[in-house]
Amino acid sequence: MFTSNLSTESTLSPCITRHSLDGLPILKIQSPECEAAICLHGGHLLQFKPTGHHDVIWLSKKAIFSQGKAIRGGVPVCWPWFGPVSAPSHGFARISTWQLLDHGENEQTVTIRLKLCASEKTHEIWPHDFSAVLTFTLGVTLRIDLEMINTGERPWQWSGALHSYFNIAATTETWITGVGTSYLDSLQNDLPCETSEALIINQPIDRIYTAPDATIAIHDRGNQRIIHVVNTGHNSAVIWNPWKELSRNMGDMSDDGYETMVCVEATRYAKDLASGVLLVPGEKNILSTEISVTSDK
Ligand code: TA6
Repeated sequence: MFTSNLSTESTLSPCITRHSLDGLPILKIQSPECEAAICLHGGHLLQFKPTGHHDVIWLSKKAIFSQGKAIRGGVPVCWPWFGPVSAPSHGFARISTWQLLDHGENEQTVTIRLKLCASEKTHEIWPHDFSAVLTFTLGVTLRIDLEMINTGERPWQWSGALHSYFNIAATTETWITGVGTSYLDSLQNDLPCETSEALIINQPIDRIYTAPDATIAIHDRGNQRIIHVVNTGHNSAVIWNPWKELSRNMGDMSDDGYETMVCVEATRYAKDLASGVLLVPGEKNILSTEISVTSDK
C-alpha cells in the first residue's frame, strides 16, 4: 500500500504512528488484528485490511492528496449534505481538516476519534453551529460512527453518507445482495424503479436503494470472500460504479479503476437541503457503518 513508504513523524501509541503525505497528516494503525490508515484531511479512512485478508477498502492509484480536494477512494465523509444539493458537492466535511480528539486501544480494537467544529470557514459555506465526532473502531471488523450535534440556537437539516469504496477482485465476478428492490436511479433524474434482479455490476450504476436489508453483502468471488456491511442511522444505501467512460474522464481515477471497486454507502438521502433530517439545538444524530469479511471458498 502507498503508505508503506511514508516516513514516521511520531509514534502515538504501540499501534498508531503519525505521518505526512504531500503535507496532509496521516495516522497509520498496525495491530495484530488489522492494518489501516486515516487522513485527517476529510477524516478520511484510506485503508482497512484485516490480518490474513486482502484490502477491504479501495483507494484510487491516482488519488490526489491536496487541501481543498476530496480523496478518490477510501471512505469519504459526505456531510452536512449528500450529493450536489449545495456546494461543494457532498458537503465540506470531506475537504475539511479534522482534529485528533483522542485514541485508545485494547486487546481487540484500536479506537481513533476525530473532531470537526463550526468555524469561520464552515460558516462561509453553511451558516450553522455544530460539533461532529468521527469514531473509527478498528479490529477484525471496522466500524465508523459519525456523530453530529447541533451546538447552535437554530434548528438545521442534514443529509450525508459514509461513502465507502470497496476493493473487489473484479466487477465481473461480483454481485451484491441485501439492497432491496426499490431504488431511485440517479442516472435518470432519480426515477423510481423496481427490480427483483440480482445486483451485478456490468454498466454505470448510481442508485439510491430506499429499503435495504439490515445487512448488505458484497460477494467478491474473485477474492473468495463476502464483505458484510451493516449500516445504522441511514435511510438508504447508495450503490455506485462509474464504469468505463466516466472512469476515463476522471482525473483522479485510472482508466481501469472501475474494474476493481464498488461503492456501497451508508446514506441519509434527501432530495434537497430543506428535506434533510431536522436537528434542533442540543440534539444529536449518529450515522454508522460496520464492515466485516468472511471467507467464501
Ligand atoms: O454517491 C454516488 C455519487 O454521488 C455519484 O453520483 C458520483 O458522482 C459519486 O458519488 C462521486 O462523487 P464525487 O463528488 O466524489 O466525484
